[in-house]
Amino acid sequence: MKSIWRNKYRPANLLLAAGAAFSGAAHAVNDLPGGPSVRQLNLPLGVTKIAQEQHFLHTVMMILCTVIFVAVFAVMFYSIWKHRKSVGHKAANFHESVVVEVIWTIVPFIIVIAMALPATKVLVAQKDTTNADLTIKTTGYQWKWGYDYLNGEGEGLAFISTLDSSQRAMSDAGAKGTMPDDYLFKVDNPLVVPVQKKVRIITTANDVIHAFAVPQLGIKQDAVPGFVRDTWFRAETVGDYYGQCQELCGKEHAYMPIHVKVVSAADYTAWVDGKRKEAAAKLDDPGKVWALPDMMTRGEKVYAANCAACHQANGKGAGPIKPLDASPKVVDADHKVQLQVLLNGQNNGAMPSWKQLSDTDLAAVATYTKNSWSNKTGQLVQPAEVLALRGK
Ligand code: HEC
Ligand SMILES: [Cu+2]
Repeated sequence: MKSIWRNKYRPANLLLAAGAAFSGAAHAVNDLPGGPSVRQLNLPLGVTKIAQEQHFLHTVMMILCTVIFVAVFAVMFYSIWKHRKSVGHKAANFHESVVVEVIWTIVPFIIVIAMALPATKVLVAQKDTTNADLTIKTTGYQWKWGYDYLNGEGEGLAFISTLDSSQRAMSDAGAKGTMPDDYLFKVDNPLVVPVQKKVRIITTANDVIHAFAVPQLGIKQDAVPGFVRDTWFRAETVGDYYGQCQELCGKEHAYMPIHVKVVSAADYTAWVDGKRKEAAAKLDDPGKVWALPDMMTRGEKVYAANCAACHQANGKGAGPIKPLDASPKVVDADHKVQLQVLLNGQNNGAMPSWKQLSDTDLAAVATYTKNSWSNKTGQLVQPAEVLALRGK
């Protein structure tokens, strides 16, 4: 045992192991079009004019800074070396050189102006959210995004976008083996927008501060509870672009990706039509009376998408997250006991409120938890019971 331990940590073996990890032989990863590339260091070039201008500014400033850095340090080291004491140099002794002072004031001033002018131009353009073709509100939730189409084609559409649950499970399992290229970027409902149209994004949040950022579109805007902020983009090319929440917002911060799907005008119209039909079909009548097996099927999906991240697929919870398996509140014959928790949250939001889910979804997930794992209550919760409790 001991010798294996030593062997494993011998420097040469460590190097070998590191080499294997970086060689990519075991884990083939590919660039994700519209997302990060393998070993990408620089900013992406971007698919909006603003993003490209940001990229240009970044490059120019980097070059400028490098030139100044090299020049200043070259003069400094040259002076130190050339005028060293050992070759007999004597320090010059002078006070106040007007010429030098004027130069070291004017030159940096010109440099700063030369940098500020183009940067301000882009900054102002970035903030100009007027005359948008489409306005979409994005709401940050712990830990998902809500999209509401407020204005323009698609007005009225609203949906929640959550990380694909199978990818979440891969992460829990330690991300072993070959991962999909869109690992931790795949969502159930991407944000779909038309190409070549000015899209205004309004950001806000429901719980804590999040940030909506998509590098390829050159946008990044904080989403602050109780406030609205906005930004905009006009994508020049059709494609899939990815981003992530960029404000640390809690333990699942890394699991609330953004997927923006830019499509042609015709495809966008078709998508809006389809989404409208889907929404109409989903708009369940809260008065509908459901049968237990249908409720269970639906509840299982609602649970996987919204609850399993905290309470685990096996309902056992973890640490401060109470188990639902054998929870007295879940199995209580009075359905209100659990529904109140789902509608209002519990323990100051440690268990969040789920009132944004539909009556049917809430009834389904309540039914599911009441009849899963060791909970075999046979109880069936109907949407009308949820509706009756709302606002109470
Ligand atoms: C962000 C993590 C999180 C998510 C997501 C979450 N819960 Fe909870 N839940 C908690 C925590 C934490 C508690 C314990 C609160 C407390 O300390 O009283 C809790 C408690 C509960 C309770 C009360 C249990 C008891 O015995 O007191 C129920 C019921 C419940 N959750 C159901 C759900 C359902 C159904 C979903 C999905 C719609 C869900 N939770 C999603 C964190 C979460
Ligand atoms: Cu966040």
